[in-house]
Amino acid sequence: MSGNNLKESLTMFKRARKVIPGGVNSPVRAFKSVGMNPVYIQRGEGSKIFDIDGNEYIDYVCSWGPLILGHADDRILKKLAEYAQRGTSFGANTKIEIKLAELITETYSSIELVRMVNSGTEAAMSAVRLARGCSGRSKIIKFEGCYHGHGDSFLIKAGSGVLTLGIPGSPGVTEHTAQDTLVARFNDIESVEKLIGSNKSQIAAVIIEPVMGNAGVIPPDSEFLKNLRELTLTEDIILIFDEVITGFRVALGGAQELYGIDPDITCLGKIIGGGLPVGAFGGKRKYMEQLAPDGPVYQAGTLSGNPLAMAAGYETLSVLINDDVYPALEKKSKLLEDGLKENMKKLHLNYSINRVGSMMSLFFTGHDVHDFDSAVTSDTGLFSRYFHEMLANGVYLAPSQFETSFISVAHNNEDIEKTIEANYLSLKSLK
Ligand code: KE4
Repeated sequence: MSGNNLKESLTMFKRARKVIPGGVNSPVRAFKSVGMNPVYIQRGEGSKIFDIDGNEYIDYVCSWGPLILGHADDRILKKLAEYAQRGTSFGANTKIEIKLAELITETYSSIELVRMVNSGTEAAMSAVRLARGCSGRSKIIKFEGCYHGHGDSFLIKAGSGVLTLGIPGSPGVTEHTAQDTLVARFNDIESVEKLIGSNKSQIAAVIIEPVMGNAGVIPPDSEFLKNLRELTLTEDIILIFDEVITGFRVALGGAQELYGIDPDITCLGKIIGGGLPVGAFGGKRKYMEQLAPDGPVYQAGTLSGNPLAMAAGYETLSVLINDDVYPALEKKSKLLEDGLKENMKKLHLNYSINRVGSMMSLFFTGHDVHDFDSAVTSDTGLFSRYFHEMLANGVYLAPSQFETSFISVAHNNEDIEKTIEANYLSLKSLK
């Protein structure tokens, strides 16, 4: 049990369970896999969050990725206040949605047209429907441990909460739907070739997190993404990069910039909404123009392009572009990684750390983590104890071994040093 006083949070959780399934609006927030009741957050400020019992934490969840500038960034709040004055939603076109779309298409050369939606799930679902509509094919290939939101087609061997809670798939996903989703192994191009070989001309798309973030962080092997792009081009299969996490995270131009890949369709989310509900999918004009109203593939949304989300997203991306935040983010993230590795050396521990830019995971396994099978060798019981210790030491991590820690622009050197110290004390207490 975490050493913190969490009395108010417990009261709230009991109350929540009376009216919300599991007391949460998203399963990973339930803290189930770390065997404790969830914390309720009062407010956030920069790199910190404060719970309703008055505990302060250095936050590495960052709302699961969106808050690359940190909590309650003045520039975002100011922009939101300015837009909120005019009204919150019109269900009609606004200028700000064009401005955000222009920023995205200027930054991602693979994205010629982009459609806004309200979540990463919607982005991925819509991208797959578009690929199926354009190709006339039904099957898709995903990768074990990758998570593309809770759309039916994706809840097969998925990561994030599905993996964390050990849900074998999900009741409610029909046999027919499941049989259209083929599952390959990340970093194993032969597994993709095999599926394509046995499903000739039936595969509409391959969808992948180019850097896995939902089994913990798993980077692609050097040639994997290049080989995947070549294979999908040869087989005339649409390649969908799910960059909901990696977009504007691992580089301004996301993983496709970092690894030099030109996907056909890209899913975005999280950071592009600056903490407000958002998703987007975009790509080659020949596909995107098949979307209604110009094309036959239907997709829609009441709050798609919501002006508040567009304003927060536009402001966030403008800061990322104008302040060129990535070199400093890389430096800070490396400082943290090196500090954790130094601690493990001192404590004669050999757990694995994977990091790509400002997304990082500490796996409680002695194996190198390069795919799903190696990720799940992690000792989730040990992670759970570590989670409690870190929380008691004032560091708020994702309540799952199979999630990602995010460093933000707001994390300063003092935060990093404190986190390294908390990590040392926590690891030591596990010995
Ligand atoms: P949302 O529908 O949750 O906005 O996005 C789904 C999604 C799609 N693609 C990737 C690569 C994602 O990581 C996600 C969502 N990420 C999880 C955390 N790893 C969301 C947290 C939650 O489910 O509460």
